[in-house]
Amino acid sequence: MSAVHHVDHVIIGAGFAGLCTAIKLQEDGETDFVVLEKCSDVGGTWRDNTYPGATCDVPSQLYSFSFAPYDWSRSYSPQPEIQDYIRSVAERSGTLDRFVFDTPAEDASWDDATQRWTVRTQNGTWVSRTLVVGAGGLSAPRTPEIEGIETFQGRVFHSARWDHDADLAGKRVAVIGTGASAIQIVPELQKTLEATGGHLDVYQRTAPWIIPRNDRVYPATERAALRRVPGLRRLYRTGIYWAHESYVPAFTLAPGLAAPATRAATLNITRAVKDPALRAKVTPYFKIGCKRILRSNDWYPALTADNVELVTDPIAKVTGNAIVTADGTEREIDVLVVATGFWTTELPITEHLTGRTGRTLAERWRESGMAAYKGTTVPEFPNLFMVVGPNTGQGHTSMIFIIESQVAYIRDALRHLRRSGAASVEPLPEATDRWNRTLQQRMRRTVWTRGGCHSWYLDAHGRNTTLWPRTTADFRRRLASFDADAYRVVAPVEVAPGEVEQ
Ligand code: N01
Repeated sequence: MSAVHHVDHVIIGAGFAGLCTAIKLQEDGETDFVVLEKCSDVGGTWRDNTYPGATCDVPSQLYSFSFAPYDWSRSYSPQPEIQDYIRSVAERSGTLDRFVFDTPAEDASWDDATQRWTVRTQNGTWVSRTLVVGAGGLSAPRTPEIEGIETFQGRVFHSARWDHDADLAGKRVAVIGTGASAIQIVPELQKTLEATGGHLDVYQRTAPWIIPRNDRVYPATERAALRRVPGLRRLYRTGIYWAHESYVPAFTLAPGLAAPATRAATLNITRAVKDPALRAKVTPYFKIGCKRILRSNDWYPALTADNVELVTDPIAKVTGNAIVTADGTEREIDVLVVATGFWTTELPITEHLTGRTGRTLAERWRESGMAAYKGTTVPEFPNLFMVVGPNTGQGHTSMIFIIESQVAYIRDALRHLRRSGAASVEPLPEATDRWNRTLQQRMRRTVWTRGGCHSWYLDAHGRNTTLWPRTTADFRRRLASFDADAYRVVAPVEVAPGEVEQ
């Protein structure tokens, strides 16, 4: 029989969200916790996405915790540097001894009788007062449902699970997708294949809007100044933060404000693409901002290279060695890369979280749509806290600001539990409905719903359950303190000595 461990808090996931929670709980003296991580390292999505060209598309300065600044090498840092940053923060934090790696949480359920969560894994069971889920909103790769894809005989892999053993030299490679991942992968693949006589087909369903990326290496003098001049790094970061916040009205209030971005993106096309037929193919049909605005200087030049073909005819099927498009054309390939995104509105982990009524979170959300109170807590799920929960996502800035805001709210909830002697908190259905009604009303005016596109921001009913429709500063203000009056606060049950604690 596997061991049963009793702790105060279980945190699921060792990415930015789980790590931030662990560090901040420790700061509060809440040291009795465990972080369950399915893989063998910290980093979450930044550990998983190792595809060629993986780089942050939000400035590096915003890719660090406010409490752990970093000496970034350039304005948009590559994945290995971000992963090194996360690892270095984890090592310095003194929390790593409570991280349990290679231990996916298989299921977690709340027991009202004991007022505890029970989290089962193959390596043991953890029983805890609270459960913090930091499993990530972009962590479960979504593979396309294309006829015959399972019959393909060559290597096939998702962008977030890059197969570094695949030999690409001189090969015929296809990439399906033209989202944030693909636009970073394709220019790198194009160069590799060009150097080795290989060929690349890029399958585009929807052309994205892409603005130039003002990437630069920080000169040594600038890095030294950022390290040494008191307050300079903070000032720098604050400037970048507010510059990005200033984009929000163009998304949420008046899409007309995005005209300069549309001009920059259009110029990005006309400068690089001279062939009118290719220009027509890469020019988006929807309003800028409806899907994530991408940043690249080398996407369009890569598409114009001799060894690349941009295919816009819909894919009909995949055979053992080719992709066949609806017009009947068959293009033979050796390797297939699916850069087709993630499960975002139906999060797989919710199938494995069971609340006090016996329903899973997935069942609840299938009925009512993905919705939480303040993106963090859910009725029927006492002492469950989600980091990067529903409607907390960002298209314009770093998620780390949101993560820190949510963790501050969770800490305050735990303080409330300590001070009041209560055993559990769970948001009231009325407060949750009010929060989401207001949010969805606001959503109607946004470019995400009115911009004429279909994106991963929207669920099957066309509701945007992923993004926050205001500034991140506004989000932080709303989560600044735990609002117990919006919660069902439950006193401890009478338990015979030894029944819960061991
Ligand atoms: O995924 P996506 P992603 N047949 O969903 C296409 C973050 N990120 O991995 O647009 C053919 O954006 C799909 O087509 P369409 C960032 O938040 C951050 O690129 O739906 N095509 C689309 O082109 C980003 O938004 C960084 O018509 C199919 C593509 O696949 C999020 O991750 C870097 C298809 C999927 O694009 C996801 O980006 C990378 C099918 N059946 C990613 N199914 C940073 O730098 C899907 N597509 C921080």
